Amino acid sequence: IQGNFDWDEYLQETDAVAAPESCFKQATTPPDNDFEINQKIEARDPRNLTSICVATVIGKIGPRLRLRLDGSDSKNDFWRLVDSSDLHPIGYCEKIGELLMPPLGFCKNPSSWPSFLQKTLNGAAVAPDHCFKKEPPLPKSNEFKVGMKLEAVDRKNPQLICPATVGSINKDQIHVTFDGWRGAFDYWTRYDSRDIFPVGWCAKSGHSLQPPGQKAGPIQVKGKVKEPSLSVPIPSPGSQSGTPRSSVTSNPSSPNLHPETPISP
Ligand code: MLY
Repeated sequence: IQGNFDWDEYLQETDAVAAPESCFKQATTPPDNDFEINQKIEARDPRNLTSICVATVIGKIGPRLRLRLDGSDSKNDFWRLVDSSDLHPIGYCEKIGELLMPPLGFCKNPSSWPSFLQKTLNGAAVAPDHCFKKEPPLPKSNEFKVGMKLEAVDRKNPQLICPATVGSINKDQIHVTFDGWRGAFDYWTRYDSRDIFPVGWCAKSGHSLQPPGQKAGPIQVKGKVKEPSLSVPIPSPGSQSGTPRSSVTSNPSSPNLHPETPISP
């Protein structure tokens, strides 16, 4: 739901700059999504990166696919861009002399895998080669700066892309903080992650963009505090996470305070 959210207005309001497109490992023109629901592909298992498995296209939004590994449950769906190097047409493994593997947590007896695989592929719709787009080139270094705005996948609700700010930088990693939300959704990621996009990417690619969570808390503008438009209580520091916060925060927190942060990438 793009709603009334307008990046130009918002960047002015927050006195912020958009991270330049050259910072991102994303195609300048978002790729077309030529996949269809129910088509089968081969995909790297996100929970077991050495395995390539059969996957089914369960959903699509803009250039992204919602995928489910065949023989896995419905609780481990994941999203990939159509130009992800994790995706291949059916037949890829055979061509490179590797075996299609059961997904981590294969729901059946392991000995039934060969017959399961045969049945799952028999008569299945397979995605044609032209659906798979070439992965974009990698920027050579981390060019992000603290305070730059971007669009980022909410990894806890990975169907969502939201306005975000670079909160800190540590070598090849950036801290993605979600505008208008407390820290619960924030994460560290490499600068060349496929989960971060330049401002305007959603609009260009036909993906929905969430508005910032501005329901509570003052909006900080250049050190000054602008009154929130709705009068709702401002949560006290340390109150439960997952609630909206002010849209601009300076976050000088050391990466080492975050247990999930790699100390050296
Ligand atoms: N159901 C969740 C959704 C939160 C989404 C936060 N993102 C946009 C950063 C909730 O309301 O907590």
